[in-house]
Amino acid sequence: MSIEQSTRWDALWVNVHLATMAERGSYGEIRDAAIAVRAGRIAWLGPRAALPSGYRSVVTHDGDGCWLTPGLIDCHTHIVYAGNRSDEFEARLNGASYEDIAQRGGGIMSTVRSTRAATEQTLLAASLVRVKSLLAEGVTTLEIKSGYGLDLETERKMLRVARRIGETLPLRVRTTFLGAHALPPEYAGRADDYIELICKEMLPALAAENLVDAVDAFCEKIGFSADQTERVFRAAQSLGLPVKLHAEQLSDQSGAALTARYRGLSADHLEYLSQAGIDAMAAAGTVAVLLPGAFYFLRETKMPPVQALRDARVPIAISTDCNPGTSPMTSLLLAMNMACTLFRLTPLEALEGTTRHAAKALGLEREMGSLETGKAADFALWSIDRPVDLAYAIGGNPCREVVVAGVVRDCR
Ligand code: DI6
Ligand code: FE
Repeated sequence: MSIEQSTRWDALWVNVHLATMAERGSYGEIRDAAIAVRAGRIAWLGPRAALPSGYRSVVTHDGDGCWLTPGLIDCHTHIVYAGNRSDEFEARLNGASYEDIAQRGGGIMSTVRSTRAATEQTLLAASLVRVKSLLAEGVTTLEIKSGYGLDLETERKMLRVARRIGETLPLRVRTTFLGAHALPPEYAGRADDYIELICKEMLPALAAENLVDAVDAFCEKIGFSADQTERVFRAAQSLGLPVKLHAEQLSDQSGAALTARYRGLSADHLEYLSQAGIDAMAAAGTVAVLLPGAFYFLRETKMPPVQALRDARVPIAISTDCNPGTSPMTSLLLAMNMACTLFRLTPLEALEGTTRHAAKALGLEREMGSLETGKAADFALWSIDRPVDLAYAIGGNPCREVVVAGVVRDCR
């Protein structure tokens, strides 16, 4: 490409400070910077004083001294569901136990019932309200799991809604099939038969409809065993789909090591992760996704092994885990703050956790997660004094502008 061509841009932002996040362990700060976009990608960035002479841009935006970061990525959510479980929250605070609630048909099955009963349109409308809260805070890519259907028809409905969210809003959506989230009542006492249904019917059908970007499971005493999880992973592998796992949330099932054996994208939660699990993840390049919202809401006390993950150079991502039972949370900035206060991440690690490492958790690290030429022009502008402020504040929203594929999205 000639210099002449390469300096014709669709849009240019000046009067911004960049946190490029291009190298691990640094904000990659460039003060008084400029960033240019062409055909939806970053075409140039650097100090404003270094702008090439003779550049031309269709539009030039004045960033008004804002900080500009990569668009945030929420890499683990169950944001598509119907109903909510505030009644259980209240019942528990009035003394009811989990067992009482389960006996009354509550818990995850209550969300399954509501989600099965909802029309696709109702489910979409309810989910969009939550998604919009994330968007307002600079989220440009969102992972959405199924798992409140537990039958083919409802899992399909959830994944179709997830795809429609990405078509309705200026947002990139990655879908994850989580059929192995809980045992549906129709299969009580027959977990292996349900796993068979997932592997032989549900997953192949949904994958053929292009509704599945990755496959997840809940590997836990109250979920599915490591053997059952591995059957799901094999089915995913045979369809060429990447895997990830809800692992070591409530007990150590060696789920992270299993995920690493299948070159999984991420292992998520990880409060009970062992050193063997950490070593396996490090060797496989599997990302550790920490979910402080669920830790907080469940009043969990067992900390994920953050220092050991750091020592092993396992990339750490942070996500909301937005779901009605254990993390009714629609603020990724709050998740970053909680990652610092509860898990002792540094503010830099928290921002890496919602940008470059979250991109890797979705297998999208070559496309997004940092500001580098050639990557998608997804970014957020913030009215803050320094990047640390994103993890520092509790409440409030300093997001001023969001850009997806080079196009400004109105986020207010
Ligand atoms: N782990 C969780 O924390 C959520 N799912 C999972 O596998 C809980 C989902 C719910 O209670 O609705
Ligand atoms: Fe989850």
